[in-house]
Formats: sequence, C-alpha cells, structure tokens
Amino acid sequence: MPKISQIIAREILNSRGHPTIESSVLCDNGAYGTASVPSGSSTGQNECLEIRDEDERYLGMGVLKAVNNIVSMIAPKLKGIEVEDQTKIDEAMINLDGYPDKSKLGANAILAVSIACLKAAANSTHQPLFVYIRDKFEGPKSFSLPSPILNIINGGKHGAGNLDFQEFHIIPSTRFSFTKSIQVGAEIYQLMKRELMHRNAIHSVGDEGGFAPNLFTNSDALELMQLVIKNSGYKLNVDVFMGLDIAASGFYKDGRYTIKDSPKALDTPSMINFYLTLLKEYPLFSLEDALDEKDWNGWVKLRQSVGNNTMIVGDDLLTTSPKMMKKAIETQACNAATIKPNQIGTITETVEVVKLAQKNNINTVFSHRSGETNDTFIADLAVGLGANFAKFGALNRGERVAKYNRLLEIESYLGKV
Ligand code: 2PG
Ligand code: MG
Repeated sequence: MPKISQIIAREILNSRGHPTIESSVLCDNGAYGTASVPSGSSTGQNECLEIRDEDERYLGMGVLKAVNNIVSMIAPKLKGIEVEDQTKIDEAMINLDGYPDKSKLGANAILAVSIACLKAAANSTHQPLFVYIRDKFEGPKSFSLPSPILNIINGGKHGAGNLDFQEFHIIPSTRFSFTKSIQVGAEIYQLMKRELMHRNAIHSVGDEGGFAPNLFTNSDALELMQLVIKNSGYKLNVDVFMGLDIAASGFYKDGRYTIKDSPKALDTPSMINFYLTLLKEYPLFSLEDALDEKDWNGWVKLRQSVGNNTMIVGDDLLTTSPKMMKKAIETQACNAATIKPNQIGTITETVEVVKLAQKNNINTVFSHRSGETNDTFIADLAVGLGANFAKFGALNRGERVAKYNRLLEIESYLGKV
C-alpha cells in the first residue's frame, strides 16, 4: 500500500482573481495528486471556514497562512499514512484542527489535502478517478451521468445588482444523454445572448458565466427565458425546464424578503404565496434556497404547499452538513440538497452526507462554487457517488466549461453517448 511521503501547497488564483490553495500529495511509490479548492460568495452561516490572511497582500484575501498550515502542521501529521485510507487521513486533519468549523487550519487547507490524497490514491491504482471513487465509497453499481442544471442568468451576489434572485437555470430533460443536454443548453444559451443583444439589454456575464442583463424584475427574466426556449424549437417543460437558485438569505432582513417583484417587503407567508403564484405561471423544475436558512418553519410550509412537482433544494440551509441533513430529513424541509465539499471540508464527511441523502430519497445536486478553479474533481465525484444533478454554472467561462467537458469525456469513456 502506497504511503504519503510529501505534501506541498501553494497560493494560486481562482476565477474571481482571488487567491486560493492548490496542494499536491506525493507517495512513496511515485503516485501523486494535485487539487485546488473553490470559494463561495453567497455562503451559508453553517459552512466551515476558509482562512484568509487579512493583511496587506491581495487586499486581505491571501491564503499564505492556510498554505503554511498545510506545510507545517498537516504534512508532518499525514506523512507515512497509507494514501488509500481516506477516513484516517480526514480524521487526522479534523482532530488536528479541533473545531467544528475547521477554523484553526482552515477548511480550504484541509479540503485541498483531502482531495489531493484521494487523487493520489486513484493515481496509484491507475484507474480513472470516478471509477476509483465509486469502488472506494461503494457508489452505484452501474454508472450514469448526472443531469446538468445550467445557469443562464446571474443576479444577486453573482450579478450586477440588477436582479434579486441569484441564478436562473435551464434544465434539459433528464431523458437526454449528458452530451445531448449540453448541446441543447449551449444552443439556448447562445439564443439568449442574441435576444439580449436584440433588446439592447446588457449581455456581459456574471461570476458563473450567466448573463447579467438589466431587466426590471425577476419575473421578467423568467418570461425572457420562456420566450427564448420557445423560439429555440425545444418544447418548454418537455425538452427543457426552468429552475431558480433564489439564494434568499441575500435579501432577507428582519423577518422580511425585499424583491423587485413586490412593492413592499414580504413576510414568510406572503413570500410563499409569491412562489405559489409564480409556479402557476412558470412551472419550475427546481427551487433552491427559496427562503432564508434560518426560516426553517417557512421551508417546511413551502415544501408542503409545493408538493412533489418542484424540487425544493437546500443549499445554504444544509451546507453539506450531516447534522443539518438529518434535521432536513426529520422535518421534511426539502427533497434535494446541493453537495459542496468545501462547505464541510473533507471528502469523508461529504460522502457521509451524500449517503444520508441517498438513503432518504433526497436528490443530490453536486455543485461548483462561484469562485472556481480549473480543477474538474467535482465532475468525477458526482459520477463516482451517483449524483442526480450537476450544477457547474453556465456554458461559458473556462472554469465552468472544464467541468462539463470532463463529464462529456466520462460519458464517451463509458460509451453511453
Ligand atoms: C450557490 C453557489 C454556487 P456560491 O449558491 O449555489 O452556484 O454560489 O458559491 O457563491 O455560494
Ligand atoms: Mg445555492
């Protein structure tokens, strides 16, 4: 069994131009793995913490302290451990940190090493990463590709201050192959650009590659999407569906939701009514973080009112945490969950949450972060663990497209196109 012989780490830049960590793990048999970590901007309050230097470099965003934590504390602790023993590796880092939010070493430092170890272990078996992950964590018996949830319009913290809702999605029918879904999504994306240019609406893109146009209300964006889908020749709600990541915590204050679609701020029952009316006009496939993460009773009510026609996705609500997932299962607050390894900080804990979700019929949406790198690990993780959906941003911006391209590669490798 190969053992960890060396761990190195460095500061690189993410897609927003902010520093992030890249770490490499080398083994005594020559196997190695390199991983870099993403960073969110609309973060949940229960997410594990990334450590930033908060000094004069990079306007306080440097990660040299976290890099140093890898080199001076994590590396000596992990040296000599069998690289395939992911549980032991992750537990050693969790114990070394000692805090539930991983704030001593930094979840950014811990996750970079956790993923790099997994990649090194896969490398030493000469298997494709997704195959190694499936075998290691007893993933699905036969492989299938997740269906993509494709960002097309950015608002909220990822946009240009124009729209309140953070992400507007197009979701090709799950009956399509992954390759076909990407074709459908890319065609509609380009048609949206044409439509925005035609209307003289801004068609520059936001953090996740979706357009950030100057529309008046959130409903206007849905209407525009509906029009573009209809004109594309694909059938709305048959071939292509629409979805939203509201990221409602971004506009929730003192128990009320303030959105451009309503002249006055809405309390929870009124916000739920707003969604029920919206769903009558636009039968959405999925609705993520429709309410604030502290508004649990509201979530339960929303889930009951909406029924099973729309996927109610918990992101900030759950933060890929086993504890929050258990609470969501008990209270039936949602029927789907985003899976973001950097919210929890290790592969072992991420797998635990995925298993919990799968046992309890909670759909999994494996997700990128708004600040990304070109690391395509999340694509392999999604296939290896049997994800239902993959939400990696728009079909634009290299760091998003790289992950979709990796899924195209896996689908052709499996001969499933
Ligand atoms: C989200 C994510 C990714 P961020 O809210 O789902 O799309 O955004 O990484 O900024 O939290
Ligand atoms: Mg979200």
